[in-house]
Amino acid sequence: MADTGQPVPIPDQLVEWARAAETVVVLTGAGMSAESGIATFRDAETGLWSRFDPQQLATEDAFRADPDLVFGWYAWRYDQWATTRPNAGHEALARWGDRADVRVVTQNIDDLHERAGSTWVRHLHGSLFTWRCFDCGRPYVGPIPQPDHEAGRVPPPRCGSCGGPIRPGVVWFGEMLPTDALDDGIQACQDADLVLVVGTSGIVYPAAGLPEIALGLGTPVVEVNPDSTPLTYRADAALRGTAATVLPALVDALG
Ligand code: BJW
Ligand code: ZN
Repeated sequence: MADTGQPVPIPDQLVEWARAAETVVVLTGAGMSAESGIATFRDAETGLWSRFDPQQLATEDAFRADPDLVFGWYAWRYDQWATTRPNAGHEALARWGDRADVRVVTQNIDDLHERAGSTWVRHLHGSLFTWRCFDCGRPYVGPIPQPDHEAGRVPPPRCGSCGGPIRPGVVWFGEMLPTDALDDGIQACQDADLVLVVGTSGIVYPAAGLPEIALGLGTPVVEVNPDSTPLTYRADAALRGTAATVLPALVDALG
């Protein structure tokens, strides 16, 4: 959704909740970074996975079957993302952190929340900025060789310890989420006075289950997304707009 320059109406009830909330939890997905130029996963026109089958790329089996293709894909994204910037939505959440305890629990593997200045950020699906050995798990800090195009194959660097192939520090389908991040995310949803769910299709578990914790406790849950999701009709409010338009308007409305 393009920024029309029009003010985004924020419901009075939401402003009231937001002003009163001491602990605000923001659950973010790929849509949070869309306006920084990072394609979402499932959006039909721009999603990375409209060009690739995710099951062929984001699993351990895929890496075993074709490590050069999977490594090349992540290396390309790594290089592309190094030059992206936080958008007005990331910046608004960081600003909100000056007046409330704002905890960001993200499925995103970029670092745009941190770069915008948010200080409490947990990554449920890992990070594209850490790499490790596929075989022995030892961290890798060397150069990341680049493909010459998006689907270019690149042989992964080898582990200095066991010779295994290097993989990105992200969570693939069928892998466990980092326990600390998931536990912190669950605790944050239990502690929250207000939960915002921004830019996620809400279909990948266990992340998609976090809003349920807040709903079960009667904590207000507000969705920010240009489209509807399985959460939309269960949320206390759903703001049909983008992260970079709705979040600054909401934070401005706090006064
Ligand atoms: C905007 C916008 C703008 C656009 N502003 N909004 C059946 C039931 C329950 C669970 C399972 C099941 N079958 C299998 C599972 C488990 C599986 C799962 O959930 N599968 C489902 C698909 C059914 N989960 C797992 O495997 C997880 N592990 C696990 O459960 O371990 C235990 C276990 C082990 C073994 C067996 C079974 C269980 C791990 C999940 C890991 C997900 N990893 C990925 C890849 C990360 C690396 C990478 O980036 O390549 O994480 S998949 C991908 O999806 C990525 C994302 O973080 C994740 C979520 O996507 P997200 O963020 O919601 O993006 P989109 O594109 O889907 O949506 C964008 C949204 O933004 C849309 O709504 C737009 O409208 C909106 N939008 N522009 C605001 N400007
Ligand atoms: Zn190794």
